[in-house]
Amino acid sequence: MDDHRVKDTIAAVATASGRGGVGIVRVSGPLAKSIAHHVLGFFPRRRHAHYANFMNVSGDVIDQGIGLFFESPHSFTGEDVLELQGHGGPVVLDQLLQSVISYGARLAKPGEFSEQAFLNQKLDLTQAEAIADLINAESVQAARCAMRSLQGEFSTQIHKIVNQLIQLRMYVEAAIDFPEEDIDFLSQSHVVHDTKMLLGVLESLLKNAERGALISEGISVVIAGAPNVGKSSLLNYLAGRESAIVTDIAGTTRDVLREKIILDGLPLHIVDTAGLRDTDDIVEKEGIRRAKIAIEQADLVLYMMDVSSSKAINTVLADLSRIMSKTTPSILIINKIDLQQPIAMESIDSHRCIHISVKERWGLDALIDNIKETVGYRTSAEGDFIARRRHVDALYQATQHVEKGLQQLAYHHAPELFAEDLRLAQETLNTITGVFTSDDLLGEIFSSFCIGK
Ligand SMILES: Nc1nc2c(ncn2[C@@H]2O[C@H](COP(=O)(O)OP(=O)(O)O)[C@@H](O)[C@H]2O)c(=O)[nH]1
Ligand SMILES: [Mg+2]
Repeated sequence: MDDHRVKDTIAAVATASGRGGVGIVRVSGPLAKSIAHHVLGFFPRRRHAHYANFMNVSGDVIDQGIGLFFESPHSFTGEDVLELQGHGGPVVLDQLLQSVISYGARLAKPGEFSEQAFLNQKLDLTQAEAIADLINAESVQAARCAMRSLQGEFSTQIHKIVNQLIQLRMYVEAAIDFPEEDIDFLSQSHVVHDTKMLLGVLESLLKNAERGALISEGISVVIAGAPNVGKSSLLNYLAGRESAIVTDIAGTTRDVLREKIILDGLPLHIVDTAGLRDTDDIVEKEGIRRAKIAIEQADLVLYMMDVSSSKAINTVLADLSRIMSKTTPSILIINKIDLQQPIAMESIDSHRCIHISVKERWGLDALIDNIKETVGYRTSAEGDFIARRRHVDALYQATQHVEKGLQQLAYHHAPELFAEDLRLAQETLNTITGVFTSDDLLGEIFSSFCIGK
């Protein structure tokens, strides 16, 4: 793919910085073998663990450990790879890295080993991304899902759909090339049926990818409402620590506070906000302005009120819809039910209203279940894989193309436009696995990796 470029030999410390039992310097590229010869003093056998001294340019022994050599193409990157497993101290590893560099390697950029593996078709793009997601996993669920993507579960499904698209396109293009056929030939054939089936598969894959993206990226949950209803108390409960100051003085929270928690594998970026009310206090005003911005950007709004509030529910709901985009899901939380019996509320959908007492810890499990349900999260099931926003976007666009194509065929009898929409769908899906991805996007993806990976 990249043959015209003279290949560099790249090197980095592959283990985390700090002290550890073992530290690894990884080298990949055409010079790996000669570097091995310089550092170890001999040419290592491929895939053989050599216990040896590691030397610098002056011939000093800087460490001792295991040298491993993987010959191209049978390595992670597909290039010649040398791994030097020494002791995990920052100074030792830095000396080893300097030694490797003095023999002609250069420092690897973040993600460059994985990028090389991708360019040599050792991995596709979703698999390369899954490596980063596995390393960054913050829950067992995320790690498990990342592993499934790494093993190719996601890519396999994309490939299947792309192959079906190719079949359909071949059929349609062939039909277009034989204009003596009846124009309705295509719309009456199995093509419409097959395309609808394909659309179904695509839509269910989109749902899975949305769940996968939830697991890797989580959602932003904003707690909003009037002052003193217990917003900060709820944040503290969810965070499991006294993150926000709680007092009975209205207007205590004047800033936007953020906490990240993992709820059964679902990362929640929880935002506590200043209570919404009219005020002349400049600081509080600014807090309210920021609260409103947070609400606009939220994936889910928890709108809290006090059970003893004199405000009618309808007024509260009207307030809520004024500050929130209509499509953002929300849950109305009525707090402090330890103080008085909650009022019956026929007017609101019971799924979206929940009664709690943060003080007495009542209703909080139900609230958590409600949050998971509202965002469509279920504890990772068999077959779930990790995904990212960009995968979800691409899958969504692909469904749009296929849908539009179907209409072109069924209603407008325009097989050429149908064929074009199928082509666009295929191209979009190819960006997911990296068959067809711009260099800019590749740079963006790999630069978010850690160094040495
Ligand atoms: N009785 C009762 N008091 C609560 C409950 N939750 C919070 N509070 C109290 O209500 C006051 C305001 O709480 P806070 O979390 O600061 O509310 P915020 O202004 O919405 O952030 C504090 O005195 C809390 O101790 C609850 O469930 N029951
Ligand atoms: Mg508060």
